[in-house]
Amino acid sequence: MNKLYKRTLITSALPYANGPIHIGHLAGVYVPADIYARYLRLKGEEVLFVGGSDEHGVPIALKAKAEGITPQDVVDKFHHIIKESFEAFGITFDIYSRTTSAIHCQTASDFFRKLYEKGEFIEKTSEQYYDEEASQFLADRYIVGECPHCHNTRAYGDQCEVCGTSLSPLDLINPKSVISGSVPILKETKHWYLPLDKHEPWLKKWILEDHKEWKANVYGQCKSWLDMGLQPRAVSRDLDWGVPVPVEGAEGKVLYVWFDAPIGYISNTIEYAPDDWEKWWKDKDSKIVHFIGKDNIVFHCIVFPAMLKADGSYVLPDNVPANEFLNLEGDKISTSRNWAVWLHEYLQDFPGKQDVLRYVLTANAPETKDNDFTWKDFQARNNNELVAILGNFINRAMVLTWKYFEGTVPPCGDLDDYDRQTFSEFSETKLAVEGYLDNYRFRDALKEAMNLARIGNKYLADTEPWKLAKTDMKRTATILNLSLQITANLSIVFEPFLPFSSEKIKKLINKTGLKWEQLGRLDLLPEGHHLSQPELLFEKIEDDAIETQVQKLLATKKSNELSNYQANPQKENIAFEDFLKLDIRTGKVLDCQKVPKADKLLQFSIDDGMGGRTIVSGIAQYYRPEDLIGKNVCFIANLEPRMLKGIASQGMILSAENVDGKLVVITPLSEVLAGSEVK
Ligand code: B3M
Ligand code: ZN
Repeated sequence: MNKLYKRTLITSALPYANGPIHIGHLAGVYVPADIYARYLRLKGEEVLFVGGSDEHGVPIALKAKAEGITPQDVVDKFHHIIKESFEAFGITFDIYSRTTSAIHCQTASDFFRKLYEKGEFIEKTSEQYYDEEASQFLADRYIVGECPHCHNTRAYGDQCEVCGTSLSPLDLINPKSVISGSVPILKETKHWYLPLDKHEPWLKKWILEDHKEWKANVYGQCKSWLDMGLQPRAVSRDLDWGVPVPVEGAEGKVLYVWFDAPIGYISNTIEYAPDDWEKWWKDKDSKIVHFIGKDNIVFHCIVFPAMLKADGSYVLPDNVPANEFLNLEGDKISTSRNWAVWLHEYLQDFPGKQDVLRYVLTANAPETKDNDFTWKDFQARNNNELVAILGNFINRAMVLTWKYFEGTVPPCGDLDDYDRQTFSEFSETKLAVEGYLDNYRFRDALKEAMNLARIGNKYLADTEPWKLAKTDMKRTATILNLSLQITANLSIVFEPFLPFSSEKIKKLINKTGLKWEQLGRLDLLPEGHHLSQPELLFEKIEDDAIETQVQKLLATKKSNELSNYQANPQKENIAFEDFLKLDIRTGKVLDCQKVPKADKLLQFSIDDGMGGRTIVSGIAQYYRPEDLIGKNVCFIANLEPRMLKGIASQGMILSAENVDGKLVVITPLSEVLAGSEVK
């Protein structure tokens, strides 16, 4: 709860080093984490902000194989690209390291070893596919074969991306190894599991009772996991890329990437502070906050805390302010479809405009729900807010001071009623911004900060010192003095959000060393203090710059459509009679629930106009059950019923498949009776 702590350890999700990073990463994780870190530092608190690249896992190994290079080559390349992007955007990590570092491998290995020795794991042997040519066990993604449901011949060992069904490698017809192309054999293998079921009781209390203040999206996801009941999770894999499992008889096995990655937070702390790292992790006066995206919630709120608890010497996180996702122009950001604004490209196209992106991504942050980034909104926020309000106010205050007082702060006379009214609002800003930042509400905090600039802008517009200067120099001096005090305040309040601009403002007013605690005061710049020459803080972004970006995305979309068509060419023609055999109908979703022990399946209860039926569909990754209840869907009514996880599925719900395999449910444009035929 709102406990008083001595210090704060801020972690941000370790991005996979298998590609560059994009605006979704920044908006979801790194900008909020950086705002928070800067804010606490500005308040003079003891803070450590750790980050790093996540360099293990199957996708990295697969990418290396596909490109004929080593996994180390892959992560070396992207670790540096990612690190540079973070630096360019002013993300102030105290340390940005990587999970292939020697310290990390040692720390993760020791962590496993301790749990192993304490008897915190269970061991299980199961049969898994083994590639005899390559002499290795095959991770699910290393096996392709025919889907038993839709007969797509390129289904993976964990999922068929055509019909969306979640699979186990043993379900595949004619399985083949991705590595050698050979037919794998079944062989026994042993793995270690973290028995989450054993941890369930304390996790329930710790989250559901003691952390009701967590963000609703985080709390809700945890609750639904806990309500479904936790299962033991394997923490090792048969793979040749990762931290070796440090026990005898574990040759060819590595720690599961989601076991080793969060330990990266600890190893980075050790690398940064080898002598007193423990105070950050083991002292109950340390507040640990994990900034992550919503797809990482279960690992940070359930699995990692269970690991820490199993060790017994660590404190647990105080909060996990996970964000939802940022979409781009109405579509999910996707690396494989190149549907993203890449940070290194943005920097080329908009040099020096890091703060504009930081501003837009915070103002429109996906804090409580998924949000959309559009280039039009980016332009509007730059032109109408940064340029027209913040930049304009500061520029007017500067230019007028130079015009009438040769660039020195003029004396402040008595305040009149209007001044007092203006500045009574002003002094409340500090508390308001703090209240929001303390509760991870960065959008609202930014709005408050901007409000300060709005107050300043209105003050100048209402008092019109450029007119007064002809008749009343004393009053003009007071107005400009106060305007410059507001400017100094803006340099403080914007520092966490727009660090580059805040720096520029400080140069303009020729003042360093302002502290957060001074926010709200009107005596920051003494009379007679010299200002620098005025310079514009922001510039308008013209239509053609925006049009270029929009065209770039359109080109991506076109090429995606083309490759979609090439990958799924139109099937052979069928006779009309064959079409008539299909009975497609509409139905209304009466209830929808996750299928226990199946990550990808949802169970629907459908009003089909014929007494109702149950359908199981593999779309759990794309929808929350509650979002589908009440929706009209289309389904194939006369498909032979199939058993899925012990449930008889009577038909198939129709979805369209995006290029990246994401499924979108098809729904009629307007209300129709349940059971209507689709023809
Ligand atoms: N690399 C997943 C991700 O980037 C993962 C996060 C690890 S945090 C310890 O979404
Ligand atoms: Zn299939």
